[in-house]
Amino acid sequence: MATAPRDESWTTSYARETVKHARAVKTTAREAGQDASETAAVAREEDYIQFSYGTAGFRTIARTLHSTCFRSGAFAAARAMAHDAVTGIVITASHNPAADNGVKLVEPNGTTLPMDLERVAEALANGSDIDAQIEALRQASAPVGRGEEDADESEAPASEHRRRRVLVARDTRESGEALANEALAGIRAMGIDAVDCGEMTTPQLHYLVWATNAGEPCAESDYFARLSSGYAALTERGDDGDDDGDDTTCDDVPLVIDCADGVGAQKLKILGDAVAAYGLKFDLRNRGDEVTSSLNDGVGADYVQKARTPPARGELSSLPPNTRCVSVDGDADRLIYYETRADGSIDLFDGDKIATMIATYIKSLVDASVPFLQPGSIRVGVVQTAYANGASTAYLTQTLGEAPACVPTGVKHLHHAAEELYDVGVYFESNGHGTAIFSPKASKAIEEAVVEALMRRSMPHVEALLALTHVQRCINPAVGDAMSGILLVEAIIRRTRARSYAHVYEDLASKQTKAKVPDRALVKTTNAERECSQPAGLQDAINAACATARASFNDPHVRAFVRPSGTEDCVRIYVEALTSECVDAVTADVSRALDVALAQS
Ligand code: 16G
Ligand code: MG
Repeated sequence: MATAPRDESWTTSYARETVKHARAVKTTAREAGQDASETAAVAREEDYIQFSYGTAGFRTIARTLHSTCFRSGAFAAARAMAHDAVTGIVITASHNPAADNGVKLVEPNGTTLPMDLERVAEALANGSDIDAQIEALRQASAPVGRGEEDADESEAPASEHRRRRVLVARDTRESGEALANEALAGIRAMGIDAVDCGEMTTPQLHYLVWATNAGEPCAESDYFARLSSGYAALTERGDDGDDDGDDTTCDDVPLVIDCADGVGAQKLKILGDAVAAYGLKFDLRNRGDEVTSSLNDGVGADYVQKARTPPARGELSSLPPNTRCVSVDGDADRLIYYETRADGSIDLFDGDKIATMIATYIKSLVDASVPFLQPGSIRVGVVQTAYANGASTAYLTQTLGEAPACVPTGVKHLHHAAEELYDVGVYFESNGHGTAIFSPKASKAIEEAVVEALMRRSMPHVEALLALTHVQRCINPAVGDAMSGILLVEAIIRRTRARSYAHVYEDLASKQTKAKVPDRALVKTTNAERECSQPAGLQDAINAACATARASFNDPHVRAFVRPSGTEDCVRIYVEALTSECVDAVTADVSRALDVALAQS
């Protein structure tokens, strides 16, 4: 039977609106006092830049992103058409400087763009003529998971909550509003409804897209209600603050949160108000409302994790010893915990340790639920990257009975592996990006086991199974989320009565350095970035440097790798060992070996 041709009326509309939009950009720039040559210079700059959909989206200097945001809007609209559902865009450059900005695209299930579409998004962003752009949009809008006949636009529309539209959010960057407007215009150019969600964290927007398509309550307040009620249930609190135990380790001592002067501040205020009734208080620092505020600059998760010092602002260095603190990044999709020490230093509780805590806690609940959960029926596993501290890998291998999986850097790789490999997949990068994902099969088994255990009145099992249910509610089901991560860590600390998790194992000394090289594309990696396949000879030289250090420092733990950055023009060198002297020596050797190998290639 012949199928109806796809309705491509959007092509005319996109072409027309693109021209209008370019004109409007010039007018706005003129009105803003930019002279014509300046506008033309930026336009030329945009033409000249090759935009690449890096590890987590487009990102560069904000002033060059106007056409990319417009086109990304069109791209998200095309994805909404492909799925006949709701998609999203976040305008953010995450932990990067305030002058940068970027685009993260969100698929209908709340996850990131499938990797095979990244090249299509790039073709659109870089397409020099309208035909090339339309071709990319045509590919992005190809119907997904529906029969050919469904491509007929006259078909009855999807149910109301899935009605095609694109949600747009942005972080607090000055350039955000104008760039979000570009994205909104790009969406409308495709004839698709655009919803301006204003300032939000990246994970919130992912959540709203997921919830809308899933037919779940999908106002911003529903996000806060879900997470805070999950926390309340997990800590067994009524909203009068009563609990079932005598734990006084946490209450009354507010959790100090460094908000990186970013969008997390306003959202953590709302979350803090919601959980205060359950005995969890936040003390928010670096909220972005001071004259000295400066997004991600000496503050936030990235700074703290790399510098291993308290944030430079917000008076965190003068806190009493043993104060538990957490830093989030500029779009609040990652978190790093730490405890203050008397000498002003900090004990980091990074993504590796957070993963360890969450995975061992969930595993203990699963084990405590046997026989209502069949032994071995829910496999709890961890996914890490090459950056995971070797001590965490060894600890997890021992406690979970199997080695964590290792994948290339970037949430998309970790998320995918966690879904593929485990029933409950916990993934975290050392830098604090991560979450736990429950497979539908695991959720269903837990739900059924609760009923069974209740019928048998087996209360210890009921308790463990209910905790597994509540953990899921505490977690943003779409992506890793600093806000939900904080609630989960705090709830686990309260439930396990733990005073400190910072020392479940001692980290090996490690260092990450950046090497400026003429062309980072010459460095290619394999084995989840743990080995270099190019340039020739480099891996042998790294092996030799590690072998020498193992012998001379009598240290079997020495490990090193290099990888090209996916977000910056540099190659990253990572080294770990028992002592920092050894780390420094190996870093110097590897850095020299990199220069030599690149010079010869
Ligand atoms: C992006 C990634 C982050 C990764 C980092 C690596 C997401 C949401 N973000 O920020 O996970 O650690 O890139 O950067 O995936 P690099 O390639 O420059 O080292
Ligand atoms: Mg981020």
